[in-house]
Amino acid sequence: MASSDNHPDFDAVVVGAGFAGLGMLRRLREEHGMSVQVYETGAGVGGTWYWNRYPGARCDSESYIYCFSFSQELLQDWNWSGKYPEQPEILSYLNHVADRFDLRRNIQFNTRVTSARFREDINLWEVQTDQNNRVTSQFLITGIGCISSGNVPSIKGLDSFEGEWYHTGRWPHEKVEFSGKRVAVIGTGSSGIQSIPVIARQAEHLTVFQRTPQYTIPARHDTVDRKFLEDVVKPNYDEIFEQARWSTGGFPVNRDERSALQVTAAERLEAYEAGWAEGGIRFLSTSFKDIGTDRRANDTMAEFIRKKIREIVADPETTEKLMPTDHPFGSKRPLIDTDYFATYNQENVELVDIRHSPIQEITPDGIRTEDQQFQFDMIVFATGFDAMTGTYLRMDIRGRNDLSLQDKWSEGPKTYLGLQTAEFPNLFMITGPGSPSVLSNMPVSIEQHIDWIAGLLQYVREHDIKSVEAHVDAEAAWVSHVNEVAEPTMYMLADSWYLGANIPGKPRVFMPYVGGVGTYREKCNEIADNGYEGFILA
Ligand code: NA7
Repeated sequence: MASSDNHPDFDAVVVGAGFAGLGMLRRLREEHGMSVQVYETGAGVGGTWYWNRYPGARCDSESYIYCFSFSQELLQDWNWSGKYPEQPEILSYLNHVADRFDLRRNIQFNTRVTSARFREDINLWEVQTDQNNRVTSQFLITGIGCISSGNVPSIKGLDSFEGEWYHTGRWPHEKVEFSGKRVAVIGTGSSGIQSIPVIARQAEHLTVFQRTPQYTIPARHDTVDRKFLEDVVKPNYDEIFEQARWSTGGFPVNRDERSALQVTAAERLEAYEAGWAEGGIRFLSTSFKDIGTDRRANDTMAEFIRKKIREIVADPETTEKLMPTDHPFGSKRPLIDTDYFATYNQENVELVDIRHSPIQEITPDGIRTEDQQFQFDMIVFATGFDAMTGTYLRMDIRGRNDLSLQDKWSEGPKTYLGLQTAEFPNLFMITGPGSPSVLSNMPVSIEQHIDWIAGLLQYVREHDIKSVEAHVDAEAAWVSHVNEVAEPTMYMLADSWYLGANIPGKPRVFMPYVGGVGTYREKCNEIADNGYEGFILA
């Protein structure tokens, strides 16, 4: 039942109970005394980490920095076991946070928000769920994740397939058995390259269907370095997070300020070999300053990786198929792996290049490409997500004058700072399109948005403001700025999900903000210090 006057049921409705939703709930309830209702589709907390249970699923950020920083006690008490956190461990962490801060009592699980409408007559959001909730709130805050709407490509015949099929982003909770089975994996993004080596160790036969060859760096995954954690990280957590907050990617690392083209070939090779040996995202975030902006500099790194692929993979034909030559390194989401290329040396693993021989249809017993019929017991779709906007547009969100977000964003997402979109008062997006989000270590970006939104809501209360809305001119200027900074980068030279290129018909717009986490934070702070410049506070 919705309130009939302008007394809302809740101060804020938060959508989603992943990192963003949990953090926002705690902040508003505990530090601002607000009433908050969270709705979550899953049966438990975790968001991305609730759904992505596929074999090998883990985060590419190192565990010690992939967490909340708001509580020193939490930072000190929690002990990660892996260098990179694996999905079950991240899920345990988020469950621990939910319990420790008693968050569950404000979360309604198994509930999808189907629509949200801004009621101009009462200045409130009216939120509707698939469980027949209809509630009002002053603020609507989305913590719905950037890569949460799975993309199962519409391939003719999928309905007729008689085996099992799964999408990595909606992996079953029950154990999936690969042994003795002929398995197909379609897609070689993060989810594919993480799951392929694990599935290959169990399946009777694995066939990988690759559309775009990838650059990937060894993760060098291991158990956590206890000494590093106890001696270096835990006593210095404040400084570590502070460095991450002002960095480019939300990691406490410094980039090499040299150009790849200004050092000698021997120095360059030495740097790349050291990065390869150390492994992980650091390879990208600490490498030469112009890898992301200068094609010639980028080529030096791309060629280094191609050479590594040639060294690792035994079969020349497979090596050729795996060669990434059609896009610069780092222009698609950088990948880190464990034994990905070496997996193709296994007898039971086969690679099919679907650029040259596209999938024609799925048949009751397998997959038919232009050249061949394959038989499978199982198909795994590691085909990614309708990223950054998909989950927003699946809800029917309506602002002033019944304007739908679908219409507002028909040419691509338009936001001010990735936090608000004009005509949708009091709607805030945590890591929305137009913010660094997916180009950064997510918890750092999520906490920055939580802090900023909470600060604004506090200001609103103190100044008896009823609504906050991005000014359309400020929004237009921000959208231009987001495009402008992306334009000279390598990101524009690949068909990536950052650009919406993986979804047929999706507008080709670069969605995240490449300006860097620190620069972005500075801009957000300046805007707040200037009385929330660019926002209409009514
Ligand atoms: P990604 O990174 O979007 O990867 C999806 C993969 O699936 C990629 O190799 C795609 O090829 C391929 N794909 C997508 N659609 C098709 C169709 N229709 N046919 C064949 N192949 C297809 O998703 P992930 O789940 O791996 O990772 C998502 C993010 O999660 C990741 O970036 C991290 O941030 C964590 P393409 O490259 O588009 O040619």
